Amino acid sequence: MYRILIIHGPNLNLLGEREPDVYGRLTLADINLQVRKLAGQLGVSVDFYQSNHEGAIIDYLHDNRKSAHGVVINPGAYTHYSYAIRDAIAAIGLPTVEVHLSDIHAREPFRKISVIQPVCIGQITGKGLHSYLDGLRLLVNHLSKKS
Ligand code: CA2
Repeated sequence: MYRILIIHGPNLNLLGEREPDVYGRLTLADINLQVRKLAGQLGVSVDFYQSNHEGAIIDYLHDNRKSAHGVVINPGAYTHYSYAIRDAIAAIGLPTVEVHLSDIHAREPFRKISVIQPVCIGQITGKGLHSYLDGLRLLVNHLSKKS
């Protein structure tokens, strides 16, 4: 069975508390529940991780590189400038999908740039919870085609 890492970056632990017009009303626990439900339907296992720290996200990727088959990551604001997370994704060599709740291409200019996208098999933005669900579907589809 494929093991997928679902990684949430900085500030996403506070989802649902503020800015519902941008990020929706769901909490991170709500999102994880729906992702787990879809994972069950797709027949894959998911492990969730959230951190507000760049190095902790990198350590999590390194520590799981041999036991996981793919990654769905919302890198939060690290999306726009973390070459270290980008290098970690490239270094572990697992297929990775970048997801965002909001449409980063329709917001402030600094959010339009993703330094993570070039090392990912896809980027899904602006669909709220459905960015994560579509990201998981895309990844599982990619993995099934490889085997
Ligand atoms: O749209 C996304 O998913 C983002 O990755 C969210 C990040 C933002 O820096 C990226 O540009 C786009 C920020 C998440 C902030 O989360 C909040 C949680 C509660 C209240 C306010 C913001």
